[in-house]
Amino acid sequence: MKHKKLDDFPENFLWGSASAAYQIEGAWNEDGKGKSIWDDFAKIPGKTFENTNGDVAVDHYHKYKEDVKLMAEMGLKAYRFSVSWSRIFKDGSGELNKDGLKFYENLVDELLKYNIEPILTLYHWDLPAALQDTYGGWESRKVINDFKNYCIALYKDFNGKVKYWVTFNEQNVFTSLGYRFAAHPPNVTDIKRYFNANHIVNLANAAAIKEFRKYVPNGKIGPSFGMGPVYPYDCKPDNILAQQNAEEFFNHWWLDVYCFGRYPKSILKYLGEFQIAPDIQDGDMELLQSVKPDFIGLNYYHGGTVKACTENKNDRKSEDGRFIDPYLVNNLDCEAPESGLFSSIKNPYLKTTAWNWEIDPDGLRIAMRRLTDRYNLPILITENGLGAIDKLEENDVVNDDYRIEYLRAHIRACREAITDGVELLGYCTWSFTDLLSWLNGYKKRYGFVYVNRDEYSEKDLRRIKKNSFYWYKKVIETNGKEI
Ligand code: BGP
Repeated sequence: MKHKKLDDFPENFLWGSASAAYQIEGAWNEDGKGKSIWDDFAKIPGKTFENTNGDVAVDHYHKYKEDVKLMAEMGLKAYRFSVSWSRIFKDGSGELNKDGLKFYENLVDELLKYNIEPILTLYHWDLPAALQDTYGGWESRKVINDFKNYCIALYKDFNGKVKYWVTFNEQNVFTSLGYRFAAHPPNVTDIKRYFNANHIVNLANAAAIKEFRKYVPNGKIGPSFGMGPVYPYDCKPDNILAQQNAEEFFNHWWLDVYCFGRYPKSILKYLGEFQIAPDIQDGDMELLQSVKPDFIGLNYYHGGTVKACTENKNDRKSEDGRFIDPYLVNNLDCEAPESGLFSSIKNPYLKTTAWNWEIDPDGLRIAMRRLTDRYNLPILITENGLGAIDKLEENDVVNDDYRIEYLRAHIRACREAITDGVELLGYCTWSFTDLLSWLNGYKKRYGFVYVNRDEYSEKDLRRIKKNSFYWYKKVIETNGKEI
């Protein structure tokens, strides 16, 4: 679509930035906080880059005032953060830990003081370890009730102060990496267990939204989905079919449940052939159908390209011989269900980051168009950004022009999507300050604010504004007119 003139960003557009508790807070055992599954997992040797963990992270727990002040200086309109469940309920349920809750109350008050809209994520991957240990976490239906009660505690406390809520962050990522590929906790490689745990998360998501309507009637809630739109390699019909399979397998498998309360028929039937379809019990589908999110949270980094299944693994490698991210399925053997659905291949038109992630701003527009066509809901971009190796130069300069270039192109894609007719509520970059990457330590940085620490030393944890800080400030000031 070529427009004669691009629409402006809406008046109250939420120019924001995002983070997650485990990646920034530190203070992992302070003020009555219980352990999370990440506190355990990151300490298994070899699981994370240079064995980094979030014990200290960037110490946001103690430095939140300084961080929020920097947000205010930048003019940020919204800040997305997550609550760590085991700060609120040490063991996941039972007695509420007032001291843990106090931290988030202070954070929200600090944000509101500067007119920064808080966007609260209920679950960004750090399940209380006690729930994993006592009943197997997301593999037990008991977790639905515990999650619901945890959410209600927050709904009650923040009703009237927090308008935007995110239920689950990237359910597709934490379930597959946690239960299928053992790259996240709980360190499992079992595809049947993966689909079952994922189904239980769906039920918990629906239960949380149901309660939300009672406690926060004027709020807005939705999941944040990690969406990669899938492209067909070319117009060969079996490649088109492969694209359809992959789009359903990677995206509709979650989004249709959130928005329509049903699984895509073909994929559900296909998983049945492998005896790995989720265990759906009486009443489950009714619960899923009884709720609908108010918006779709979109985390966008890149999409993927597929063709009909190929045995030639070299098709699936980039020039440097590495397999194509995003989908670890490239390495799977022919027993995997994907092997009958599609093969992920490299896209010859796209450049990649140092971590081999494709850079594709058009993909963001395409994702938003597809979401709008299929689900007709407002969209809130809850994550988008460039992970790069930043260099701290003399006189505290970080020249991250590559990040500016990346964000500029993606913001332009947002404006084009708005002009296409997409209802876009806001755009949150990942991330505001540098933070701990789950698997890549501090080597892979995303922030507008450099944090002076690395994998080997906490140094002084000094906050240093990068070039992109000043650039985004201007973007916000001009409401996206000057990018
Ligand atoms: C998303 C997660 C974020 C963040 C981001 C960047 O999937 O929701 O928490 O980690 O990816 O990831 P990485 O640090 O692996 O580059």
